[in-house]
Amino acid sequence: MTTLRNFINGEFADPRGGHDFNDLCPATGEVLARVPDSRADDIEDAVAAASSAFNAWSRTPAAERSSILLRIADGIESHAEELARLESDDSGKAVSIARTLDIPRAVLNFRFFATAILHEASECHMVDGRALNYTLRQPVGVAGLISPWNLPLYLLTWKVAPALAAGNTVVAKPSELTPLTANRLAEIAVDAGLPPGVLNIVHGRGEHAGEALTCHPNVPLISFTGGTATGAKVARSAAPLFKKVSLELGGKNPNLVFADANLDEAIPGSVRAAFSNQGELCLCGSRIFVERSICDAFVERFIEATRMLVVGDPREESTHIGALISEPHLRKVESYIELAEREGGTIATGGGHPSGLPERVRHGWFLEPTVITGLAPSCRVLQEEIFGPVVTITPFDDENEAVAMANGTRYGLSASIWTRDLERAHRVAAAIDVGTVWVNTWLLRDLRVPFGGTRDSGVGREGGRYSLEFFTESKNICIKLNIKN
Ligand code: TXE
Repeated sequence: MTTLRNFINGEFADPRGGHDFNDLCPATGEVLARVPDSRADDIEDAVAAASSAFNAWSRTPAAERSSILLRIADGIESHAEELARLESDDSGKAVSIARTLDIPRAVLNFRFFATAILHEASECHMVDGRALNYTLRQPVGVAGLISPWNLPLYLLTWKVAPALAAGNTVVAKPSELTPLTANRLAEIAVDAGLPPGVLNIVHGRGEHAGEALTCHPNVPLISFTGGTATGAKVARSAAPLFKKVSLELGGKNPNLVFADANLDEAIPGSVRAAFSNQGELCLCGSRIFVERSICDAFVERFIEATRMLVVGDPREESTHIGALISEPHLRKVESYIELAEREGGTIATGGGHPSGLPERVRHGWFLEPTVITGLAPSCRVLQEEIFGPVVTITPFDDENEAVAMANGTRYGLSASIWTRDLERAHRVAAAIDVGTVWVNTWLLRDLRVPFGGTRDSGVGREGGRYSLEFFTESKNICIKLNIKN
């Protein structure tokens, strides 16, 4: 068993209060590590270190910052297999997902922003020969970054890389449920030559370490990914201090399948959207709406494909669906299956603890992929984020009804549309109130595009230049000219 320590000012340190808690393995229930239960005084130390490091780091030439960040990317890549195994043990996800999605994306996050800053240009506005305005983009200061457990290193680096690239220093608080890869990132950053204090990692619970970070007066910026209710708390702490805030929150994403769709793509695509990462992705397509004329056939084939998914030991290469993150989370997801039955739905497949699990993981927090039919769009099961391997399938009669159903929740993160009618694809994509629409695909990501949600799915956009804008303040500089011609 490992004992984790915080990473402050380039060194590993125990929390001042000496408290810690267990980090559990979702597949086995065993204790993987003791994790610092940090409090406000540890956050204070980290913010002090980040504040002292800011002056030098923000003045470090972009090319030099870029080289260090590229070395971090190389360091993650050269430890990819070890990190994938660590991530899988810590979060319950299948090692194949960690290996193909999480860790490569962490590498890419660093490479992308390390090179993006070499191509920065800023705006210039001339005033009829009388003045020249140019926009100077400057780092904000100490960035407070709070990340969740479903994509631990992927989402931590999605924030750390642009924050550091833009010249900020960082205090990051990873999820208390998945702290392991964050500490490896700290070690890799040291090896890459990142100066002390530029990246600080403080472990702990949201209500202690997390809240202390969001309330700290010397942290002018907060980037948060997590649940909607927590996002509201973060916004309440940050608002009186007028912090820059970006909130990436939950989703209840619609997946619309029209009768003219190519079902050979729409069915595997919808299954992937439903159950990838145990359905623990904010982008999962958990509300499936299918045009009535093909709905029965779709349900039959969807269930057949769902039953092919292997729920098993996350360490096994053949496993598609691993364990859910924690026992309380498993109970929460199961409670929605019970609710579905009370609301009059039919559990068309799944719904229980998988049988025949290998001995090593027999007591882990597993759930069969579950398909629910027969529920109206207004039911709680279709309104609230479940964040597990549970989807509903509901028929619709026409395009207007499909759009109304898609827009019929408080969430607005993403949507998928499956159709061969190009005009309809554009029309429906424009009518759905979300931050990202995929047409005939799901989770095809490009780091240059704006990413974020509307309504209960969050505020702000990150990705590409949107991240670099968020992690900088723009200042207008107006110079009087006397050009007469
Ligand atoms: O996440 P939390 P939880 C959704 C999903 C899930 C629900 C709750 O529906 O069931 O959220 O998950 C830190 N001040 N998503 O409770 O609490 C916390 O320590 C500052 C969607 O596990 O939102 C962790 O680092 N920080 C999602 C981070 O916030 C606080 C991913 C996220 O934890 C805090 C995860 C506070 N008061 C869950 N309280 C997505 N959008 O991908 C907690 N934290």
